[in-house]
Amino acid sequence: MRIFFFILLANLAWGQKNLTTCHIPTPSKKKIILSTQISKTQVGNASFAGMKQIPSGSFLMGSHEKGGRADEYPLHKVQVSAFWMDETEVTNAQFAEFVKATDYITTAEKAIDWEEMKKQVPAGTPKPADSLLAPSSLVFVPTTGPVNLIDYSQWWEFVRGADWRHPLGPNSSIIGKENHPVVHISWDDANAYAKWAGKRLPTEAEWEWAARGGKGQTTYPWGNESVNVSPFKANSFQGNFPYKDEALDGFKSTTAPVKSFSPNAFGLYDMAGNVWEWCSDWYRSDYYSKVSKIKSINPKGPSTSFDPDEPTVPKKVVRGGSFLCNDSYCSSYRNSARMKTSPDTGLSHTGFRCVK
Ligand SMILES: [Ca+2]
Repeated sequence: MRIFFFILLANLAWGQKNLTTCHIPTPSKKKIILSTQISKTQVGNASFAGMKQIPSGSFLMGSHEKGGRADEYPLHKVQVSAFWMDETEVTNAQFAEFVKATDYITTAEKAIDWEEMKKQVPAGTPKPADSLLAPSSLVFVPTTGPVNLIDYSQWWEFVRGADWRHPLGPNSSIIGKENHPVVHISWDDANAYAKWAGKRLPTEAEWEWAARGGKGQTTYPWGNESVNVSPFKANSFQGNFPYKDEALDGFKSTTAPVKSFSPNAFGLYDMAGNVWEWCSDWYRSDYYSKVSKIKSINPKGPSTSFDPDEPTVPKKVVRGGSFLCNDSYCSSYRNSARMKTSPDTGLSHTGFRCVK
């Protein structure tokens, strides 16, 4: 039994069966933290190359329309200072430079630490076989037909040997995909890269302000036109999730090279779709309600995490949706859509970009 199903069954044992969208948690992957701390001497010189200056401003953060998920409400006023943001998601080529310079080992390339993992599963859960704790990461595998969308184990597989160099497993590679966003990146990996590059991960407020591109209350980074109307504006999933991706946007259930679609008004590419992007904030489902009465200035999110779907697992915020988002299932290419993932978890649809 793969470790993924092991954890999924543990979740179900907790009674966490109310899983309705790709907002659902994915199993966390506690790893041994090895000697991959980035020393000060390895930190790269900060550069504004490939970045766009995002102006300061105030906006209403959250969903202004019906149909958002509960954690997108209420709307609340936020002010952010000007900052710089990568115009694209961090690519395989860029991440390779980081690894070459630092010998960094990503979370997916390390064995799972059972001592850490067992803190997140029911007491008394037996230790899985060592083979199941080997380096691995979560890979999307389409189903052969319609499935119950509550059960995400049907399209996510823990694949041994899957990592940023091998997005689909040991027999895959990133040759020819140098300009694609890097994937299988945990929050820890993204944070390490950002420090090396002299940058940081965006706050959730910065991310949403940047995605909106100064357009105010629109649904998507480009405005309000449906994501499914040609010409396509993002790499998402057309058809019947999770088994029939019609790929009308040209990319079938995989990443697209960065800059494959038009940028938003701030000059930022792929703020919707392609890969999920890590933010610096902890996730709390009730965070917006706690700050709705005040005007938040450069908010950095809550000090602690709480996800009612998995109360024992701290989560960081991810934003923007991915190539798997579809109106029938996820629709997280919306500006206000939020998701949460354990910081030690990488997936085949999760990457990041940096700010400074
Ligand atoms: Ca697509």
